[in-house]
Amino acid sequence: MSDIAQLESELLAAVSSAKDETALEAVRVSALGKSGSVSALLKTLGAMTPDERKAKGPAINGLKDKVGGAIAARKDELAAGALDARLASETVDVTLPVREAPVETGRLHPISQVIDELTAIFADMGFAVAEGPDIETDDYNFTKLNFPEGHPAREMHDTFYFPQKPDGSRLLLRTHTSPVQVRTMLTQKPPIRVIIPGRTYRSDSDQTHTPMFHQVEGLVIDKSSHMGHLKWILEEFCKAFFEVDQVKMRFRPSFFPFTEPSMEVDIQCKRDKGEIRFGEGTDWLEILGCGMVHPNVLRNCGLDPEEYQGFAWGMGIDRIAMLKYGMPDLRPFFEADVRWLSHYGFRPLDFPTLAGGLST
Ligand code: 2NL
Repeated sequence: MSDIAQLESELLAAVSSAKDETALEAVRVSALGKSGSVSALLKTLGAMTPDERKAKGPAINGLKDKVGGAIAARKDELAAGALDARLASETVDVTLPVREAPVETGRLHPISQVIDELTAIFADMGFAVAEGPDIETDDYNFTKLNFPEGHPAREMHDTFYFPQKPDGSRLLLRTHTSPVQVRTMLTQKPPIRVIIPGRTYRSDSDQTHTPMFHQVEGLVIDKSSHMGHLKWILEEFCKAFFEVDQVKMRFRPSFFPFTEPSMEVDIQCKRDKGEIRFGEGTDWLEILGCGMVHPNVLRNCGLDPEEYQGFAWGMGIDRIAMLKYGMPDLRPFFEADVRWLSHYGFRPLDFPTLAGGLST
């Protein structure tokens, strides 16, 4: 076999065994590139006599054409193969069901739901929602609320304090939402009707306490609001929130530094095999604390107690959420487990309204 025939069979074998376009390009460069084997043969033509060129020229040019043609054909073959593989791997099964939209699968946390429900109920009674910072001063969290310096009630709050500043003061995580009421009284002229839902913090952690929990407080200040109004508001709230036509309530004397008189409120319920129902039965369950705003608090917040009076109340949101929706354990509230959330959570577009229903 001649050298040319030998080179041709080698190159054609290399072309047909090239597994991808990169390998094929390497073969092309080795044959037809600047210093390729076929290019080297082509260069020899220039140094030949016309007779020699006549004899060898057609064979060498034929080799170049044959190898070039084989490379082009192999290139088409590889491209078609690559396309087939891609089409096979990227198949879309158009018969599969479409994935549900986030608005169908996402869920609102029960606390968000209960805050929306509370807001709808109190907004209907003319209350606005007020908000304030989680980080507070000792003055707004305690002093203005008539907790005397060194009073045991301060210790009872298990406060999270920030490091002391050079001037001796220290910030804290609010232990109740009351500082927002202080801010409201300091900046707004009565009549005041606000509710404050929000996060609160106490250094306390066991089966029924978490270091962060949620509270809603309410405040009414004007010239003539009294305990009769307070009782009516709380009764209307309980009926609307627990979605019952009537509910008995029991007001027991209590103590808070910021109210005088102070009361704790129980609502009628029926405990049955671990279940709890409201508006019936002979059992009682404590749900909130309330009272007439203490004259010292009014004075501390720039209001003359000879001119203004009012009432306030506070309750735990986590607790009333557990009661209403039959959730036995507080801890999963703060574990961000999507399985719990998909069971106890609420559909985001079912926004609670008094007309359309709070929870259905
Ligand atoms: C409870 C009791 C209560 C208040 C909160 C309040 C706020 C101001 C003035 C007077 Cl600025 N009172 N808030 C009043 C009575 C009770 O909460 O047991 N909460 C879970």
